[in-house]
Amino acid sequence: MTAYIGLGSNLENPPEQVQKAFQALDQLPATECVKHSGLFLTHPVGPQDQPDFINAVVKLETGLAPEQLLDELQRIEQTHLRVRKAEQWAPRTLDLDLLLYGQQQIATARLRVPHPRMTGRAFVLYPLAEVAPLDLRIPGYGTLGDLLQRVPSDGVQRL
Ligand code: A4P
Ligand code: MG
Repeated sequence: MTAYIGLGSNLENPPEQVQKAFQALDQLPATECVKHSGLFLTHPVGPQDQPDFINAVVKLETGLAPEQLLDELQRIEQTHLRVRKAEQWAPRTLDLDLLLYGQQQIATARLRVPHPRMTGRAFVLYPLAEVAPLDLRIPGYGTLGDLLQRVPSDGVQRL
């Protein structure tokens, strides 16, 4: 199955976090990284009192089921890339979102696909457009090309 993963980091050397995540994704069982986007420097969406993000998207071919893939994404986030501070959990250095899994629509307690917040977010759509065709269907939302026309590229800079 073709799956698309969104990567985001804004702590602890974000470009390196994202490069390492590309490798970790390529090493998942029954999975191959077909293509990854370039790195994008993006202004934070939501709370503004935080550093800019590095965002990217990876296209995978995987034999893992959606929930297995989510388990693996969370394992990569937790065991490799979360930094533990003495007093508390530090903010996450890496966020891995399962954006799309083939043309499936999934709504379980722990997994919603397509990722519900991807459709209005330039920091997801512009990197996605580097690894997927504009006629890619986002089930329930139209094509990637349609969504891109509605979302300005402000605050998103290709490095
Ligand atoms: N979950 C459900 N569906 C999915 C899915 N498709 N992929 C559940 C991944 N996880 C999914 O995720 C919380 C729970 O969502 C998981 O336990 C999983 O079961 P999380 O990654 O622990 O929490 P989070 O990332 O803090 O929350 P969320 O809602 O993913 O955050 P957002 O909405 O993604 O916002 N600005 C820029 N420029 N770039 C960014 O990358 N990211 C955020 C995070 C805000 N602003 C940003 C960026
Ligand atoms: Mg997340």
